[in-house]
Amino acid sequence: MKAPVRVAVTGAAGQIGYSLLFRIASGEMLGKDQPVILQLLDLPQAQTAVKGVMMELEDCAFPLLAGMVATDDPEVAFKDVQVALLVGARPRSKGMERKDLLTANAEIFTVQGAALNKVADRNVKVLVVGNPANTNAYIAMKSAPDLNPNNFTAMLRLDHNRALSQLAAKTGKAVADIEKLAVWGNHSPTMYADYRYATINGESVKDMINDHEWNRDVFLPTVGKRGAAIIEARGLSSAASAANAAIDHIRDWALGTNGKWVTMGIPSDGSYGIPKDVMFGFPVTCENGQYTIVQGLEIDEFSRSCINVTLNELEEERAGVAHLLG
Ligand code: NAX
Repeated sequence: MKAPVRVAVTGAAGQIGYSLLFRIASGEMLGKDQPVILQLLDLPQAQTAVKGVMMELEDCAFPLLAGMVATDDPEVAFKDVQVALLVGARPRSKGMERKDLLTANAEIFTVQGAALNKVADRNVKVLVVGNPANTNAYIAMKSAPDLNPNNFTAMLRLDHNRALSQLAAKTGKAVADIEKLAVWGNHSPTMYADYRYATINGESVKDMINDHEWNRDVFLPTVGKRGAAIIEARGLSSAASAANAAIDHIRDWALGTNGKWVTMGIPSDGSYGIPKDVMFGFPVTCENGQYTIVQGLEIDEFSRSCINVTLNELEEERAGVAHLLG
């Protein structure tokens, strides 16, 4: 039996937590031969609810669940963790300006980044799900100067998976056969889902669809506004699909993609003209626990204008929290 991996999940009492924890404990994220210890962080007022979730986890009698900890202290939750899923965040409340939301979350992710810096495993893989995910990940990364910045990532996988399913529906093909999709930028309606290089059984998806107006006027708005459509229909924001995307993201990062492209929000290394350190969605492949940006893609005029919109939004968010990062 392998040694257990310590996995931290913040916001453990929330909706995404409830869809996420059981799948991690059943081995869907790190493999069916990999025991895990769950280290659950939530606010003091949510501790009773976390205990309830832990009771249900116990009642599943998962063979791979080697232990659990519940706490409201980030330094306890992150102690020696090799994977940290930062899901908990401050939601936008009535009358709250975007600026206030950014500031409230900046405070949370400054503290959590510092705690990871102090107590996490030096190779910890961090995925930020809590919104605004890219900027929160950027803040955590900047608050953890002793950790490799490349260990901090933001979740764009839900946008990627949403785009895949729209393309499968449009082409009438199986979602599993679509390869080489890229989603650029911010996890927000400005993200740019780019199927110019996508293939289905080797055939070009762009040629199959051959409809720029559909791309611009239907596909991109549908993917971009999917979160709002789900709130409208369900009365609650996406949870199971978000948890699923988080599992996909960490599984692929840890276990590899066999050369297949996936989308991760990662600190830019300057590729494609994205300024260094901006936490940006890129197409990547993963191998041996490391991700590599897919290089050499041509960025045409339409793509560049879409990428600039999402980049500008991220730069504005970054400027909005710069004063908090010292
Ligand atoms: P919930 O409101 O159901 O749960 C959030 C949980 O986080 C609560 O239990 C709360 O007590 C806890 N929490 C708040 N502040 C905390 C802190 N400082 N430390 C630890 N725990 C804290 O929200 P849920 O639906 O689970 O969504 C969680 C986050 O994911 C939200 O920020 C949401 O906007 C974001 N999302 C991100 C997505 C993505 O693709 N990146 C998609 C889905 C989702 O909208």
